[in-house]
Amino acid sequence: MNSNLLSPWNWNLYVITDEHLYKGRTHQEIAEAAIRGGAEVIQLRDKTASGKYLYETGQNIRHLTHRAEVIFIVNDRVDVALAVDADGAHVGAEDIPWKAARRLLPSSKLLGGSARNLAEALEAESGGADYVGVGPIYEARNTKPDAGIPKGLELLTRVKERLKIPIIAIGGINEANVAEVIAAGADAIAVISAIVTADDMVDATRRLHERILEAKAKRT
Ligand code: TZP
Ligand code: MG
Repeated sequence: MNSNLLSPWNWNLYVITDEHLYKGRTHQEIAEAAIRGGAEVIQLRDKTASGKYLYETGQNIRHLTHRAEVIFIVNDRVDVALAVDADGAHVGAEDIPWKAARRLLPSSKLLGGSARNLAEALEAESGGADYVGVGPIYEARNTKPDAGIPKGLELLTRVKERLKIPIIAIGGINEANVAEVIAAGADAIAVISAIVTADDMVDATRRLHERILEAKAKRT
């Protein structure tokens, strides 16, 4: 493992898999492409799959991410994250509470939180989250039907001012708007459709990663 990447402060691009968005693209194919394109983190996210399917897919992605020395996170399911020896689990305010997830995960594993407002972000941090995903920044209802109205960059800036842990912006982020999201204070960017629906997923990952690095260089 590239031990640098165990710190979310060193992440730039966090790619979340989705098998329902683009017919025929599997979690594994998306993960493979995102790894080749330079993403530092892969999250397995599937709201409808069985535990068995998640476990088997998670094992496959664990092998790929181990080989590539990339971080692997499982969404919602702390049990699956532990069973496949992922690097961590990611839970939101409607999942098991952050404190409970933190108790289940050894300290060597990462806990990610999702927040739709400042109160949830503060709760995730005090519950032991190592990073918090904040959004939706822009429109994201195609990928997350219950995402709610976009929060814009204001939420990002407000959360960044108050939290000590790294902030990952999510929701409708793409090559065209990523620079302003980084400029507003995001430490890393999480995306689904910008990669999963791209004609060439590897190239889309490379380009988005490059834009993030360029925007970070301008900030410092
Ligand atoms: N949480 C907030 S918005 C969102 C999630 C999982 C969906 C992000 O998908 P996209 O396609 O990058 O907008
Ligand atoms: Mg969740």
